[in-house]
Amino acid sequence: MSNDRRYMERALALARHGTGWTTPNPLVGCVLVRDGAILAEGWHRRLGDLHAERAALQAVDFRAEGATAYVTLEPCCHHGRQPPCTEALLEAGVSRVVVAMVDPDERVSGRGIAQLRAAGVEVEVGLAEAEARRLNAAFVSARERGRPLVVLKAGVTLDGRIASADGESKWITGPAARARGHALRHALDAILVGANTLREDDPGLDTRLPDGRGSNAVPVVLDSGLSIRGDAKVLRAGARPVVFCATHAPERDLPADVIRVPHGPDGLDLGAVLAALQARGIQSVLVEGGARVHRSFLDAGLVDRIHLFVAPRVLVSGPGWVAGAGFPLANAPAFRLIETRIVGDDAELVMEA
Ligand code: AOF
Ligand code: ZN
Repeated sequence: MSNDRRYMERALALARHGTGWTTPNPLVGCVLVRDGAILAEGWHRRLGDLHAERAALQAVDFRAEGATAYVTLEPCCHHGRQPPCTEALLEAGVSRVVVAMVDPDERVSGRGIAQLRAAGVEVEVGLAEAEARRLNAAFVSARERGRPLVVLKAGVTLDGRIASADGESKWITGPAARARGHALRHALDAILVGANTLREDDPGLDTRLPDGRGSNAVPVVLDSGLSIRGDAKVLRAGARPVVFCATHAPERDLPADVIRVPHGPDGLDLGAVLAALQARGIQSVLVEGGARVHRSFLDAGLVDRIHLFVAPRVLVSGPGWVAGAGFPLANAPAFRLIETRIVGDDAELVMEA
């Protein structure tokens, strides 16, 4: 592996420390290197805090003559919550900048790179670009496609079931997999379930990390008939929920933001649901069931990533994690496996569209 690559991977690892705390801003890491040694490191810790570049430069009193900066995202050149990073890099005397990806934010998008080059800095773009885009898939989705990233999560048996025939579903996967599930809730902006899941499991949909911290994802409920129980846990557990119902659903007074969207033959218009979430600044949605909701997102071609937690046990009967009529093999939705790991007694499979 080249040194450039190693330093960029280090910058990516640093960026990940900010997971869950920077939204709607990106995860960014920065490593400053001179004479073959790391001078300083930094990352964007939390929304509103120093950008990664300044976080690293701060450690060397903003002086880094002749250094190379490895940054996971193009340095910004605009005045936002923070001043432009391009200025800080130039004032510090950095002579080379290696950037993993161009910033899709329209206030930057290539102008940061152009500004550095115009000032005589050598800039390379695209090292570890795929990893960087994956790291900020939500930030990128919201800006490039104008809709939030959709991540589907399910805990299933070896034969793909989410509950036994008598409806028991609580303990399919073990505590380590459930902890990973909470880490996903922390990492993403919203968590979405259908009304059936709400009725059957009454989940709170709040985030509980082992250290008691964790940023709560906005709970989102798909409930065509607006039939949610007034005492549902989700209405009180964490952040104020958003409940989507059909245009003609009855009026209800709920401690939630009720949004009406068109209802087609296959349920609520998911494009309209995602558009409304995007309009609220939500860049990523974790879809946590049930099987009919999973099916709707699959049918609409709106599943970007899947985290499937597989428990090594067999139930034989009981509902699967996707409902509805079977697909012919030739038309079956297929995904690309990008990660597998053992989580406690279970396996986690991560797939991308
Ligand atoms: C970050 N952290 O480390 C970098 C960012 O207007 P602001 O100050 O909130 O900045 C947001 C934009 O700055 C963001 O959309 C991205 O384009 C750019 N880079 N942002 O929050 C960072 N490097
Ligand atoms: Zn910046």
